[in-house]
Amino acid sequence: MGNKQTIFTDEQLDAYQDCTFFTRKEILRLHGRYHELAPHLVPMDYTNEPDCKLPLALIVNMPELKENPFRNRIVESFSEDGMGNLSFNEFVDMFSVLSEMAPRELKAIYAFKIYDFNVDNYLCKEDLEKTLNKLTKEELTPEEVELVCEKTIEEADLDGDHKLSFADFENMISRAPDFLSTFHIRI
Ligand SMILES: [Ca+2]
Ligand SMILES: [Ca+2]
Repeated sequence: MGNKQTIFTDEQLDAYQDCTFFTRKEILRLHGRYHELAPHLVPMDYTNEPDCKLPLALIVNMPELKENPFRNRIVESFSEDGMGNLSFNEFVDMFSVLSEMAPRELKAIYAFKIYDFNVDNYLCKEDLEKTLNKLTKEELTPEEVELVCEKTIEEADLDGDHKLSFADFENMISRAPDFLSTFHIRI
């Protein structure tokens, strides 16, 4: 192993270690995973911080995300361009938040964002219905979904405006932790 190629500088690896829940070794492994998604696009040498992004379609096909009903929304919410293209840094951030090491509060922030389909910073009944349909793989009847969502809002809505703010949402997931279960992904 004499001629080991430099992928990151020590400073870069230190920075990743400080800003994520990953070790240096895991960062290198993540780079390998990112690289193998598009070997012709992703350089091995990242010491010059190449301007490289991979499209959503490649990322959501990774085995870790493929079965996740929220895969597109997860990738989109970590994509700065909003189109779902991810740079390596965004790719690392995403798996860091999804990792088992990430605190519940951090996952909750992203879960709220992902469940807020119409992006108005509240979860209304329609947002929750879409969420529940995805979580239950459409196994409930529309009437059942409506009932569960109404009840969920009724129980979690602390200020009585019939929609869930982030504070209400935190209240909700303390009662229904299943709403965070799709946000634990080991890579
Ligand atoms: Ca909303
Ligand atoms: Ca409310």
